[in-house]
Amino acid sequence: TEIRKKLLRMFTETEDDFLSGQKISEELGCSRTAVWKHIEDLRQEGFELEAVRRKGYRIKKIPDKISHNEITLGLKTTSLGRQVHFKESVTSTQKIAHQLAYDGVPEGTLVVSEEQTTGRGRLNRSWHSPKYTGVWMSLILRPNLPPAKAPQLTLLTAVAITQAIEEVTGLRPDIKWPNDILINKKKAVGILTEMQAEADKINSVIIGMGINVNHQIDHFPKELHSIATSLSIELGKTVNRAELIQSILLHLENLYERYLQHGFYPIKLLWESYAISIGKRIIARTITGTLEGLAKGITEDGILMLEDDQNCIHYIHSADIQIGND
Ligand code: BTX
Repeated sequence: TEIRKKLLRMFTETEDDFLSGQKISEELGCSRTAVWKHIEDLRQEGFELEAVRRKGYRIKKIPDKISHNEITLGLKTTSLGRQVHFKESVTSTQKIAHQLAYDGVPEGTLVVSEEQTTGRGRLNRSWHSPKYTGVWMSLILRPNLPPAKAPQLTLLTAVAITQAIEEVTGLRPDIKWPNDILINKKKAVGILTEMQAEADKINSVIIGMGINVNHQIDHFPKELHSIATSLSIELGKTVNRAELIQSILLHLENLYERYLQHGFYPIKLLWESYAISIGKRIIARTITGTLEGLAKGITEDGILMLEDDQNCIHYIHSADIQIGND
């Protein structure tokens, strides 16, 4: 698989150009026959390749899949997504990522699947994850931070996914605090941040991302019809999932580096520029009760500030938000 990764990197770097068999065999340190064998393997896996005498090989079409190959070909990050654990079907990518994190895999390891049979949301709610339609993935980070900072990574991830959706589709998503991304007021993305930590130190953060990409309305169960949407429904055409994943990883890597260097403030500014719930009347349902009032903004730590009708400010760490006259 190391050879495969190198080969896909070479194709990534030559972009639309041909890669000669000679060059491949030199860089991979294997015979021309072995090169041909690797190219045949890619064909078997659904890649369309063109071979031209004296010029070499060129990839014409990448299959609409999201296994290692498709994610690696074209990936521009240095650490995020450089290790990919792909399985056709899983219970939940979160569950697998937790085990891998516990086993000590490096930061940036990504778990992806075509289908989740028991995808999870917050508070043990379920996340509907049908086959071949969405992006269901969990990313392992190992920031050197106290556990109280982990929620900031949810907001950071929401910004990265929003930027990636804008870049790949041209759609204009909104973020609803803390973890929903909406398009035309319907939920297209959910984010679930979990961690393994000691009292004062994070061991790993596992960021689960669920993105409805190529769903048509009948892919959703009835109860989600009025609240959920997909990129394809909003755009009117299908979206390349591997490209979306690569874009998310690159935006995440940039924001994460900035965050580790400069703290949450620059991320907060970006987050606010995408947030729809701020400055509006909201209803916040928390585990301890329901609050109603004006969403004033978020604190330096990413906590939501709600001003009730007695002008009293409440700090909300976790809740479901309903926007006033929705
Ligand atoms: P949440 O608790 O904010 O949202 C869950 C709620 O959203 C559900 O109760 C349901 O009403 C609604 N819902 C369920 N499925 C969908 C869907 N496909 N589209 C829109 N709305 C839906 C959000 O939790 C966090 C979701 C994280 C999902 C990722 S997928 C990869 C990773 N693995 C895993 O098991 N979870 C994460």
